[in-house]
Amino acid sequence: MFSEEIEIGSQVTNPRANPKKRERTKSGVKTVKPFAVEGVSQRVAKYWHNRYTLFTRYDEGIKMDEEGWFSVTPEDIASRHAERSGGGTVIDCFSGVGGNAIQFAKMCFHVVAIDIDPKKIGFASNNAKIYGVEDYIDFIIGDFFQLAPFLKADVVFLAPPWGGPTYNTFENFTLDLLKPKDGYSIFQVAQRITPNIIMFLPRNVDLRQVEELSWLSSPPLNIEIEENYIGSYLKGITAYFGNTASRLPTLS
Ligand code: MGP
Ligand code: SAH
Repeated sequence: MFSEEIEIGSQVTNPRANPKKRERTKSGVKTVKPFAVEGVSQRVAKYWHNRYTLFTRYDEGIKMDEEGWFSVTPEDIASRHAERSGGGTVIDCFSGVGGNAIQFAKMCFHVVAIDIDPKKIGFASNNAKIYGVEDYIDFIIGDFFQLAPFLKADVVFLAPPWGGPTYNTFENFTLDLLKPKDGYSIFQVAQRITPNIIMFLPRNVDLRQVEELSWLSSPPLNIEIEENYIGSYLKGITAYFGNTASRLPTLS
């Protein structure tokens, strides 16, 4: 979790309705940037500019905190994850503000959304209501690793913290950089629930290590790796395992 959490609600002020809002400075009058009007820090301003890519219904009252802004899965990619999940019961083990959980709920029978941060679950619940899917999601505040032994599901979805927006400063993002535990440990805990695992990872992730995950199981799990683009921008990599994947691993 990050300490500088700022609660933001689009209904506070609609910058498009008030584009010329100004504030006074010592030197006179300056134009306030719209994202400042919404309380979004400079650190996440670039995500605010892409807000409709993150949530197409953003203007209807979507709420996020700082970590939510830079972690939420863009709606088109989350929708793709849901299409590929095949339905049934899906556990979103690190649900954040609900970007994935909402799309799973739109296509699947039942979603369990877990986050260790109570504020995230509050925002996810608010956001699910906006999309009309709150009745299909069980929201749980808790530590995935403690809850895992008690969970059953058809598919497990993993989008853990990548260590903040500086993840892309690594040329090769190795799985030990994932939080709150390394990628191998996260995967092994998930595998005890089901081999049908979908994992959303940084675009600079070490693909050889991702393939290695499928060999943690005997016989090795099917695996498929997908690049996720928004327009021409590569946003992340999705690894599909077990029944959600379409081929055997090729690691030699
Ligand atoms: P980004 O690279 O920080 O943004 O995150 P962008 O706009 O591609 O920046 P650019 O300037 O490098 O082009 C891209 C996407 O990765 C985000 O929209 C999130 O979906 C996802 N993402 C980023 N972070 C830091 C995390 C994270 O910590 N956890 C998860 N699960 N997803 C993240
Ligand atoms: N896919 C989400 C974003 C996930 S960000 C979306 O689209 O909105 C990763 C989340 O993992 C953060 O919200 C963080 O609070 C949560 N998290 C970190 N450690 C956790 C743990 N041990 N158990 C459950 N959630 C955890």
